[in-house]
Amino acid sequence: MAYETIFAHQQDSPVLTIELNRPDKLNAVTDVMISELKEVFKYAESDASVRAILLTGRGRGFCAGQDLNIARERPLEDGQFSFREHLTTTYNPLILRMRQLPKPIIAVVNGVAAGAGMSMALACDFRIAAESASFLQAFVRIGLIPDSGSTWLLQRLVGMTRALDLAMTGRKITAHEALDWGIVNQVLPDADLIPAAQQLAAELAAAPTKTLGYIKRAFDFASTSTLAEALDNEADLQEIAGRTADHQEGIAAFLDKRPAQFKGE
Ligand code: LHQ
Repeated sequence: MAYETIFAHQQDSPVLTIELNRPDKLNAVTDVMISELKEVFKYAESDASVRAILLTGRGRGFCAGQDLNIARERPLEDGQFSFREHLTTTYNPLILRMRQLPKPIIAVVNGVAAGAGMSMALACDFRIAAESASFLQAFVRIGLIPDSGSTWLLQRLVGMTRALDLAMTGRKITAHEALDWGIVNQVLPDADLIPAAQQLAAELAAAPTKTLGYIKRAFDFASTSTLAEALDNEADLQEIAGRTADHQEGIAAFLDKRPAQFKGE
């Protein structure tokens, strides 16, 4: 898979690795990068060989958010640049695609995750961070509000008190603070990050993939529903999960007292 701003590889494995590849700019996001991410996530969704996805950054950063050179290239005075149009055509569909992708996405946060770079990490299902990683809602530092899903995603992860603290101060927190606050699942010594991420991805890729997709869907649905609606949605999705080959395999393996061999079907 040849791209300009990302590097994507799978190599006969069920794990697709996506690396943001603008290391000199801490992987700051350009329109091309967003298009390429949308394309690679579309591939990840449609290709049955992909059963887990790793998202990381090359170099010392994870992602520094929007490439701010765009602000110089597109002065507001000329009336050509619309923040609304930019967001609704770039980040918003990307974040929705990530949340709606019925397979697990792991953010492997190797360094700083700022602005929309932090939003992208929040849109993943797991976040594992290197000890040297850090997180900041950088938006306010340049007079903007959190976007690309941060108002929704961050609040759900840490609650309103902490979300407003990060959003209004724009302060940088360490990987360990992010762990204390429940923003990340795990913090690892830098050298252990990639092997640990690959191990987690391999475990998830051996899980009943379709069911992981239904789990993701059920939790996102429940986060904005009533209990009654969540119960009803669980019943609908269980109806589907209960008819997968992997459910049959899970039952057979339990009764045979052997490890299950899920195929993602
Ligand atoms: C960068 C960037 C960057 C370009 C580092 N752009 N070059 C949506 C809709 C529309 C418009 C606006 O935005 C959005 C969503 C957003 O994401 S808004 C938030 C945008 N991001 C930021 O405001 C973060 C800006 N970056 C920083 O504050 C710092 O770079 C952080 C705290 C991330 C890292 O600091 P350091 O570790 O000290 O690194 P550095 O600042 O020295 O950066 C290294 C290089 O990367 C440097 O380039 P240079 O050529 O001088 O070596 C930076 O200019 C470049 N870089 N972020 N967002």
